[in-house]
Amino acid sequence: MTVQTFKAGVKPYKESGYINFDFVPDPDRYVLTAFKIVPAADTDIVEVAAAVAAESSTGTWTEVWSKTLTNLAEYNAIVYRIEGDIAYIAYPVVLFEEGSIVNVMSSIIGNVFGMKAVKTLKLMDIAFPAAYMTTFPGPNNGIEIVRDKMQIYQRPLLGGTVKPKLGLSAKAYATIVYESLLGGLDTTKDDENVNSQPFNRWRDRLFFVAEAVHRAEADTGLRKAHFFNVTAGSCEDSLERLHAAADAGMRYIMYDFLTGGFAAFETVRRAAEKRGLMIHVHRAMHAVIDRHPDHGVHFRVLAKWGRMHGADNLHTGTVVGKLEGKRAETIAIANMLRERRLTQADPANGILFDQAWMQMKSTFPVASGGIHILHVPELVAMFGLDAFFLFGGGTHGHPRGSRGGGCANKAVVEAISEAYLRGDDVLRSGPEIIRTLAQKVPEVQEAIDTWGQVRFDTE
Ligand code: RUB
Ligand code: CA
Repeated sequence: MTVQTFKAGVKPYKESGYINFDFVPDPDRYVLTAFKIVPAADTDIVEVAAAVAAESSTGTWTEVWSKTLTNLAEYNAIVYRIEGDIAYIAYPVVLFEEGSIVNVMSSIIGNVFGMKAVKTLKLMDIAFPAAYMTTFPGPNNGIEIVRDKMQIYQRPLLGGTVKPKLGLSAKAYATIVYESLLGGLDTTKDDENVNSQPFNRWRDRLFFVAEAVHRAEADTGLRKAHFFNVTAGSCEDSLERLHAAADAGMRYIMYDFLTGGFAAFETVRRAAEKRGLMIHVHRAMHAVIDRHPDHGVHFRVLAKWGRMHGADNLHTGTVVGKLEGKRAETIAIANMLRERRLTQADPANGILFDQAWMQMKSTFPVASGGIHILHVPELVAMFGLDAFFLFGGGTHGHPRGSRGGGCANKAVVEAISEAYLRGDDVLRSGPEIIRTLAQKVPEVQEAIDTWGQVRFDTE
């Protein structure tokens, strides 16, 4: 007797078991996603949503006999809702290896963005079950321990990227670090593309910068740090640089998590944990992935993954500076990075799901890119005090150089933070506070004279 269990052929994805609009996924057992879909001309959103669910979970383009060897219904991703151009897809959490965003990426965003049925596709949000979250390390330090290590409280931390970013010798570079730290910055930082170039090899940079940081600490009596970028062409090189930085008494390293990749980032995080280092995470390349409104992966998703894999600090944008970023969405992402227990869905600001954090340590949102002292009231009003503000040009472009810029930045950040703590609406009182401060601190007046008219268009 022949038992008929398999009918060969090709059928529409929507008839293949990947759609169930009556299904209510249990957030403790399913990874929830929201995809913005623009279907190709010859198809429709229901079929494309089913295709995305199928191809990113168990399916392929044709029926296969071998599916009878398992109970696929247990493993299928399910399209459970479509609202306008957003398809909600739930994935059984067992589809993903524990503690691996690499595996999540290969599965959920691995193939489907290239399907012919898709005109454009954007992963707008994602939420993970609480138990799965506990398989990720999160930041080694987080906001509280970074503050304790740096001994800085009740104000945003203050840093600056060394500029010009390329072309300086290691010794000249370290002079800028020393001047900035002595002026008032808490930290300086390598730019995303500073690795180990012929004019500034990493060993030389470490030698001179470590000396500059130690000297700045001795001369000011304050904790200081440099974000030493250990991003490299191989994990071995990154680890060598990381250990050398730790041996030289550095407190902070930096990593470009998107160009380096999540697996390399996790390797670096593990070593940093062993060596007690804090990690500043730069998001270089993010706009390639997240900027197009209809295609790619939204930055709120990349930011969540960055915290899960261990960013103590993560660039999240400034809204007011030189680079693109929407106000309400950027604030919502900064809040998501800082919440210890739960991020609640806030659809108006793009957060589509609740996310339990299981007390994973929090990440400092970093505002960087075209900011100067006159932006500080707006930055504090948007992000509060648990943030990092990085002024590159806004430090070294000061008429008195990096020392003058560091001084002006610190004076303004302290004054605006005090007003914020008093309960001021700093957006309104800030400009007057800065003008009054300028009468006592000439560096502040000089900064106003230099950048007072500089604005970048915002929405
Ligand atoms: C800042 C800078 C940073 C970018 C990153 O320099 O070069 O790498 O801000 O952008 P400056 P983002 O202060 O001179 O503008 O933080 O948006 O990822
Ligand atoms: Ca840069």
